[in-house]
Amino acid sequence: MAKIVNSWNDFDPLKHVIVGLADHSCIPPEEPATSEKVPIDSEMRGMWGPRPLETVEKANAQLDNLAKVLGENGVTVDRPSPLQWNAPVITPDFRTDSMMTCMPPRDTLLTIGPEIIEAAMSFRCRFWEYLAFRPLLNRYFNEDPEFIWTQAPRPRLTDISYKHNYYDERISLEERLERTANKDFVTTEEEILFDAADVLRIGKDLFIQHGLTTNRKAMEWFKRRYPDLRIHAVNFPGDPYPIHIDATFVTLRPGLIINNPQRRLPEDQRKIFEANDWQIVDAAQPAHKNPPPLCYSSVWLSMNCLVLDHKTVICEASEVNQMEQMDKLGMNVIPVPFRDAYPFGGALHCATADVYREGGCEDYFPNQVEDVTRV
Ligand code: DAV
Repeated sequence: MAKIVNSWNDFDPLKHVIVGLADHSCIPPEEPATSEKVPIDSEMRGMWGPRPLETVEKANAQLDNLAKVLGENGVTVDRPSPLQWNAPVITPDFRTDSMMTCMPPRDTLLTIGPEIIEAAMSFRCRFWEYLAFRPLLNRYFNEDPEFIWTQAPRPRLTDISYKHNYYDERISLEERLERTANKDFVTTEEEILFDAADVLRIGKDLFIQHGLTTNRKAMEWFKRRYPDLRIHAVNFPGDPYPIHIDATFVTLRPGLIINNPQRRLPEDQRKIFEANDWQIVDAAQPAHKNPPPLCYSSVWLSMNCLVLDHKTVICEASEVNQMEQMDKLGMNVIPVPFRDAYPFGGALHCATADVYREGGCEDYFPNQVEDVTRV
């Protein structure tokens, strides 16, 4: 039997990864976790149902090409088994009329060392998304005697898990930013809720973004579940829609982080990085003024890169500013076209879930100063 699953961070040499698929992807109907979040002038307002086939095919072509490039760089690639996402989700607690996609495995699956956790996601439309990865996880379980397969406590997602009328189109951008600064998000603390993509793994330390998709109760769960790891709660007040940490705060190698300049980590949360000689630099400006059509994410997908090892990174091929910055920071860049895949769930980091990276659980933050982020 072989060792298949091992990954403690986003920068050690990548050997095995899951790359998502766009097949059957849908735009889900509004629900308490998302309603009114789509900007009032967006073409996605009020629209839901299967995404146009032509866009699915284009996205899959770019996902397949990413898989090919990874293969050429010595990385084993697995693919999920998409469901027919155009079907309702019905539980004793709620009903919603469609699911979404399995293009971004990073949202659903969190790898911590020999373990993969199926996340406790807050969107009702994503309730069954982990099923697309079950054939892979089952195979890892059969073949790797050390693989630990975990499902976080399943949320019920009843109405009390959300603040109602949180998304109100009359609320101005300033008010949204004020809410983010006050850590006032759409989810309540009724139950444990998190997306895997809100968790930044740096060896013994997990930095978890408190935002629209992850609550404080999730951090408490991580703290109890992983007593040997240190859990940090971070938040980025400049982001009006804080969803996922991977277009905000991205590690390139030990000691180096790029941070979205519109969403800087507040001073009082930086101590732990400063005390351990980690450098946080502003990420380059995105090359595009707008995201592509029917895309949920912001232009900051520009910094959502996939690090292959301490010297090599895959960037989106049109993100010229980000690629130039990577070069200046001493990284070799592999450009891969990926904008056709963005609308389905994000960029290169979103579309990939770690299975195996060489290396173990290092302590990158031995100087544990008095730290406001520590949960
Ligand atoms: O900036 O829209 C996208 C993150 C996707 N995982 C943003 C965040």
